[in-house]
Amino acid sequence: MENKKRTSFELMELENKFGAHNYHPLPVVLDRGEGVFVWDVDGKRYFDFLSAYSAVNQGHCHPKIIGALVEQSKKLTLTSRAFYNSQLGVFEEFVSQYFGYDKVLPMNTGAEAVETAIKLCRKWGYEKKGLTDNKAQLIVCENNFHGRTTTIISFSSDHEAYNHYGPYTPGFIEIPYNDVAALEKVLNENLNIAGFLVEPVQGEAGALVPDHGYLKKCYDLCHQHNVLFIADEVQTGIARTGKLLACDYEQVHPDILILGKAMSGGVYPVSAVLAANEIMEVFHPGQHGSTFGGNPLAAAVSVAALEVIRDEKLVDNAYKLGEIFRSEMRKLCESSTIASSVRGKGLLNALVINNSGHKNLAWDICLKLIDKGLLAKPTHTNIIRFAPPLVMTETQLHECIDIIKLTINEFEKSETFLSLSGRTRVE
Ligand code: IF1
Repeated sequence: MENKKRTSFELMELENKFGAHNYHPLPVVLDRGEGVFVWDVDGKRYFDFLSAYSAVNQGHCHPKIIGALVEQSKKLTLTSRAFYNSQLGVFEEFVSQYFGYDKVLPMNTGAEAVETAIKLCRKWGYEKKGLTDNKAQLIVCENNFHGRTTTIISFSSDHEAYNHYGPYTPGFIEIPYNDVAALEKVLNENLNIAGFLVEPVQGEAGALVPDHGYLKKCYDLCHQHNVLFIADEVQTGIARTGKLLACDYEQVHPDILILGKAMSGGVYPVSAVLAANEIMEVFHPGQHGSTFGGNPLAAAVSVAALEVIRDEKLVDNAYKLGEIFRSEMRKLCESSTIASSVRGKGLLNALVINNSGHKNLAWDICLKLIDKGLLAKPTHTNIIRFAPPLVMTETQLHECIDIIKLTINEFEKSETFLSLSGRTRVE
């Protein structure tokens, strides 16, 4: 088909016909993004309340980040690590100092950074802690999401994520999230533990925030047992939760820090693993790497993206707007039979939907939100994630809160919904 303007339907058909069906996208075809907004191919504007799962914290196509991308892409994009390049050292110095670590190892995707952290932790276990070779164990949490490689899904508790992908990588012990006693028990009963890998807020599980003090207690327990505390801040990091890192809420400094997504403001795949010298030094030349990891284009883009976080004070904005959002959603939940509860930190939030009698209610609500110009996506059938770019203004946030409230209220009053779900009208 010649390159004429295709309709949404035609473009969805192309993806359906020629693309693997490993996603079930909401029926909207996005064509342009700027700040908190995206536009579909028909020119309809939406507030983006997913931010590409917290990769677009700085807003879509941020001019400073795009400027860095364009400038660097005219000079040098990829050299491999066979040589030094003029951007990587600058990136490594900025990132190490910005997050308070001695060293950083640049990768591309979040999963690659998680895999890197697992390898680093195991190697540290053997070479520094003296664990028996091939016996290292990492403790992970149920309902985790750390990526989709075969090793990472080996410790997933989500059937859809691991089913029929065996044989699985051994060496992982799953414990309940937000359960300090469970961690203590495993640490007391096993001598070959190298690390504890945890999301400070479980994103995919639906912005599950652990009890205050959980991270610090786990951190202290790990250090009592000479076990590395590894924080996966791919989704929670880089200002998303109202602190630069979600671990900052408890003054926990992870032994290994994993970053991704907003490292580049959604402009380029950039991820990283950060650690102190005495941990990172177990990696020697030729023992780990990646073709694109640390390329000059990624480095230039990431420095610009992190400077935006710093210079536009997006940590404070995320904190302030998050408080407003949850306060307003709590009011909605008090008067709604549909919206049950809201949870989250900063601008990583989720609304729990009472979908009794209407299994796909969260999905249907998201379809209605699309009609009203707001993009959000359900997770785990009855939870709607709300995570706008951190550059949102208070005025825009209130406009979006009104859209969410109006949409929920319309469901409360619609006859079809009430009869379908066997509910009575809430006056
Ligand atoms: C998909 C979920 C979110 C992550 C954490 C590592 C990674 C992710 C805490 C891996 C990635 C993405 C993956 C994306 C959807 C999205 C997601 F729904 F899958 F679980 F955000 F919650 N650690 N999360 O959240 O990073 O390799 O993707 O760069 O797979 O559909 P990645």
